Amino acid sequence: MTQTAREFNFDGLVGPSHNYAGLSFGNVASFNNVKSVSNPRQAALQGLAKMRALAERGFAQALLPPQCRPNFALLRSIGFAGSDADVLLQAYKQAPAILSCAYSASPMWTANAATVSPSADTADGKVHFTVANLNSKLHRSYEHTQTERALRAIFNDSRHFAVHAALPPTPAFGDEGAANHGRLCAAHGARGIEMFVYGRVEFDAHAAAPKRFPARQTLEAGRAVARLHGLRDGGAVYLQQNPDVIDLGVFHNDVISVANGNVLFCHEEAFLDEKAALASLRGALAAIGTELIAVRVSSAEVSVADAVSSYLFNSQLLSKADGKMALVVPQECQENQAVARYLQGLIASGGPIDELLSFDLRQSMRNGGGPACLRLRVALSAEEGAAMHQGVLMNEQLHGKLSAWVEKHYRDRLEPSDLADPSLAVEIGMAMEELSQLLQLPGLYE
Ligand code: SUG
Repeated sequence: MTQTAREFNFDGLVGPSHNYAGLSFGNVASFNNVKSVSNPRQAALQGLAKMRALAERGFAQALLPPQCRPNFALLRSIGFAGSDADVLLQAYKQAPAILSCAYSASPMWTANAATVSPSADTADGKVHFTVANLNSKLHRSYEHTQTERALRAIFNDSRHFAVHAALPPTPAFGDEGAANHGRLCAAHGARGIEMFVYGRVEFDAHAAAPKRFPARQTLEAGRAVARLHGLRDGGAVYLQQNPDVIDLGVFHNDVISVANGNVLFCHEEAFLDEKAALASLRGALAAIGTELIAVRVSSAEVSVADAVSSYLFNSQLLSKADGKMALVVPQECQENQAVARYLQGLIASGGPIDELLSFDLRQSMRNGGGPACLRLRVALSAEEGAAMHQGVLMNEQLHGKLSAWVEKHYRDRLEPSDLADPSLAVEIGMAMEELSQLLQLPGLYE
């Protein structure tokens, strides 16, 4: 890959069944907003507004489509039978939480769709994707089938792309995709160091682990992905997340750190052993001729609790043409005094980050999904960018078509009892059929 590669952000288009079901134990926002009324239309439009604004600014922006819901196969596999309407009603009466799982719009958080290694890092010079198995939560554990189909359809050129199926769906290989993965490099097209962050180790009974909330990502999963992608010796660094912050609601590493270029923006409590973590990143980067810039935030400046409630680190760090970086934050950061004060200082510091872009993503945020959760980063050379499916590239025209599609098909109110309404499932099916035509991806939902 050449130095001129660009980073494409593939945002998840929020699906029409977006709702608050409290399905993610360990994710504080999801738990706190259980059973509140959601607004799928607003959620999708908020996401589209972010995509449009970043595309307008000249950042390479694309999208991953939502998945079809509800998952009738899941409901039938656990004993609900009869017509679709019968299945929904029985599930609502007997197992409402499982019905919510079958209806979840969680694929919107595409940072969890896959782990991606750009061609500059891989032995065969292809861009590699490993679909995440997401096996720690029922509602996310079946996303991988449709995710794999969508990635194969979009990156459908074996000269440039290799898409790997999800790792075996067992706790030893708990894999949450790019949310626990970062890449440090001199430029998107240059060889980089890939950082695999894990919360626990399956085959080491003595390894540290959280006590209150689950650790979703294992070391074994990170190593498997690095092998599948053919990362070069020294090209991967494995770091353990601090179990204490997992217990405070940092269910993915992207809630406490974000990397871009040679910059790591992180909280001082992010890693189990911060000093050793930074030293290993520094060493690995030095070996490829690059210097690490760590922008560390101390607990005195921003507590972990404030980082979790504001999602300061669930920000997108984007390289600008002038060599500086913009930080894309949720508006909750401006509403938290300590965080807003910290950000003011950061922008004025003369460091690598000199601009803030703030977005209203409240609908997603209430389920624990900030700007960084909503996007999957894929660095592509010009040739690779031209080889991928072009129908998912965000521009003014696609934004207009998708907004009209959302206005036509999405409800502005969903509450738990609506999931029993058979007409919701029919509406979603029709919307998805139209979407696959709009994105020129026939067969996406077969
Ligand atoms: O997996 N929330 C998601 C949020 C994912 C955020 N992603 C990243 N940090 N990259 C999760 O916990 C909540 C669904 C509900 O409760 O209805 C949910 O799945």
